[in-house]
Amino acid sequence: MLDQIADIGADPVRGGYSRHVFDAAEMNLREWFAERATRAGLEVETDRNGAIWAWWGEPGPDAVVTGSHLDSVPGGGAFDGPLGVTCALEAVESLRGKGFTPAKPLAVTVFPEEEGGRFGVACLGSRLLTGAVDPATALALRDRDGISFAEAASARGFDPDRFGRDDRLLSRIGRFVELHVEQGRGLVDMGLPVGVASDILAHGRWRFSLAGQGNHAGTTAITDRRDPMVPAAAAVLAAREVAAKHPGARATVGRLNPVPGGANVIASSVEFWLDARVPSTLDTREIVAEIEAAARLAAEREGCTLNVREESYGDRVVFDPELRDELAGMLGGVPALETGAGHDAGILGSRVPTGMLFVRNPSGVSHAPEEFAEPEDCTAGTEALAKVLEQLAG
Ligand code: HGY
Ligand code: MN
Ligand code: MN
Repeated sequence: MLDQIADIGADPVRGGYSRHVFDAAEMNLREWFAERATRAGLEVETDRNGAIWAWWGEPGPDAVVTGSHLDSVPGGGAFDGPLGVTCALEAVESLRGKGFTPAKPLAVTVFPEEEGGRFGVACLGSRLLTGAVDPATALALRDRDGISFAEAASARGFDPDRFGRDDRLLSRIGRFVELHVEQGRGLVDMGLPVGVASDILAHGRWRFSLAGQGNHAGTTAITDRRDPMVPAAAAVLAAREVAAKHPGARATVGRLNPVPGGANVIASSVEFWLDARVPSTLDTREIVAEIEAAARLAAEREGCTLNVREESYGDRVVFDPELRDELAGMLGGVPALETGAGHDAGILGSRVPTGMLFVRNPSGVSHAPEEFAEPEDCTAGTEALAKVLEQLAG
């Protein structure tokens, strides 16, 4: 199945895949999924927030739900998201093939904009579904071209007025289990193909906007400059230094946009995003405040202004311990791993018991083309998921 979608959204410039909510590639993937799920005998519908649900059995309460996402980060790998979706479809096909009939409704779901690759806020679909983000805030988010989430959704035939918390749908989910490629080397070090998730680090994203004075790179004396790139650089270094001081903390600037962006132009403004994640012993906002203080000091020295806005924040997620142990037990006592990556299962965990299965990634790399899972480990993941679905829905 991954081979079938290998050409969709391949990014010739960045490498890897760029599949973003409501773009041509993502719409193509939605079609592919609907076709594959229908072929597997599932009833496909799209919910108010643009997530796809493929039902085995009448939609109803206490459903066992599995799935993941099909969007990617810019230039992302082939497995982050699609592995969970394809393993889910494969698991359903194999259960059907061996004559299993679920006693509870079972669904395979695809959540939109899990990465926040287009509109900046991760897990936007599951945040909308659970009410973790206010629909007005979500609909006003803009992509790099200034297109709002509302405009992008309308252009694809979704009704922005219907976006928002969906208690009826939530009340149907009994348990949610997401399979995902591991985004580190935990399973490699343990020599195991599959594990379960224990918890997710607290995670937030902050938008830093610096303004100075655009000017000529050749004629403006160094002493006359108000160059917002200088405090931006200070913030990048502060992010590294502050995170390094606090064991387990991570702080990253991976997206930075100088305006106007000319090689011979001092930028008039710079906008960048700080992604910060910390273990339970630390306070994410305190760490961000330290980085912000360094940026502010550098901005003042350069005669620039700084505005900081929190775009998203989520506390540490501890997956339902009962379900975690149940999943580990079904798979012969596999270990539980902590992760620094966010997932829709983490967002849904605030409303329903959720759990995750991880599949070994020999490269340990993720959010980059080198992300990988061996075919036999993908098969092991599918078999593990099929076993879980059979027991939970049987
Ligand atoms: O972890 C992330 O940045 C995303 O939610 N996968
Ligand atoms: Mn993912
Ligand atoms: Mn990801």
